[in-house]
Amino acid sequence: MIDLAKRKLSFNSISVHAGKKRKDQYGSHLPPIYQTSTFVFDDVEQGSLAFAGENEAHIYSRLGNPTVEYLERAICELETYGILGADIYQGMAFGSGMAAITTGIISVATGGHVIAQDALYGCTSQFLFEEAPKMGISTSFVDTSDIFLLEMELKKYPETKLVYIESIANPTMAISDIEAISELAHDHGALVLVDNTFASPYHIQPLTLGADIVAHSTTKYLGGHGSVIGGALVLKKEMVEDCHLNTYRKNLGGISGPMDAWLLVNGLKTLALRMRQHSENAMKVAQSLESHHSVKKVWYPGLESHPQHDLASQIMSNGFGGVLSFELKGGFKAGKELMNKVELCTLAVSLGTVDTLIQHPASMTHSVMNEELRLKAGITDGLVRLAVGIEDAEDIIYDLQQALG
Ligand code: LCS
Repeated sequence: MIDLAKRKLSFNSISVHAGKKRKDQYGSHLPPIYQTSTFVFDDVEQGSLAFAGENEAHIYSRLGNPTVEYLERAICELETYGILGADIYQGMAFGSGMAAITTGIISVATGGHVIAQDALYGCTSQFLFEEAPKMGISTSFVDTSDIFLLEMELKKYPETKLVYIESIANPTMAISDIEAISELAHDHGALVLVDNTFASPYHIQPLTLGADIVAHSTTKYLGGHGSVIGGALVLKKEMVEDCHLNTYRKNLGGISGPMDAWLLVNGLKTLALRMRQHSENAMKVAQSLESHHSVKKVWYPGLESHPQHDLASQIMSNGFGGVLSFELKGGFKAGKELMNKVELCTLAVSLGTVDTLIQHPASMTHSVMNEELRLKAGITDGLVRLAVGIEDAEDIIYDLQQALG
């Protein structure tokens, strides 16, 4: 028998077993789905103590639910893999990636300033640009792949509470130096939140690079099958307390439901297996597009032509992820024709599903962004985004080639 306590399991094995705590009372192999809104107290004393936080009894599923907690332990284990003493961290599950992100930003940055990456998922950018100012949060946007620009911005806004980046930017695929950014932000008294949706902890673990908070749209790679909308945060328990995150989540109400949490736990078991295939395929597809005569430019961190390829090689393990974007020489007109002609690839937003999805950021995922900011961040009208699935790479390439004519 292997003494598991002595053996450091691989990320692959951890992803299969993450979240397990103890045997369920009926010995169920998979976690039970506690599909209940409320929980029964033994007596008034137990209920009152539960509300006072003086025992571990469950109260009501907006406050906490055993299936959701299983998921929270699992995501926390994956994001803190390799950190000694990782039990100081906590995972928090939400009903969507946007619920996780907005709850995180509100709890950390209210009354202060946020410096955000210029290229971000459209709704995150829209929230920071349009809604957050009404809540007393101001935001400036910079290209965080240039550390000097960030330093200038931190000097300009000494009241900065949060630096907000995506580990791989949606959809420009820009990579920021999380370690250097964290050091700089901490020197200026700001926290760093990294949305790790595109990379997943299989490729990048921002907390090991000095970031304070990791956010996820678990809708994507963590769920893996496109069957759930969900989100998560992972951060130190101490920070959860200091920022009243449990209270914000309870009162803003964006927690995950138990059924969605259960689907996500099952998805996580194949995370490593799927990511390996997604990234192997994406590399092949990126190379084939780069050498195609109708393609103007491909953005994929695994290509030497990517502006931060060296940095990506340093901070990413096991490959470069499953998403890429490209522009055709014929611009939007040619891109539109391609997106209408693909047969194996599916025209749909989202990513991280087992099948390949293609979409047009300027008119779809990033259409809600301020237009000037969108164009400045490099999200041009001609950009096409491809979330490469786990089909055989040759079949995906064949489909793209036939659609390119
Ligand atoms: N963060 C990133 C990097 C995302 O790509 C998304 C969604 C979110 C957060 C929000 O997560 P949700 O609330 O949808 O779970 N991205 C999408 C995309 O690129 N296409 O459709 C949704």
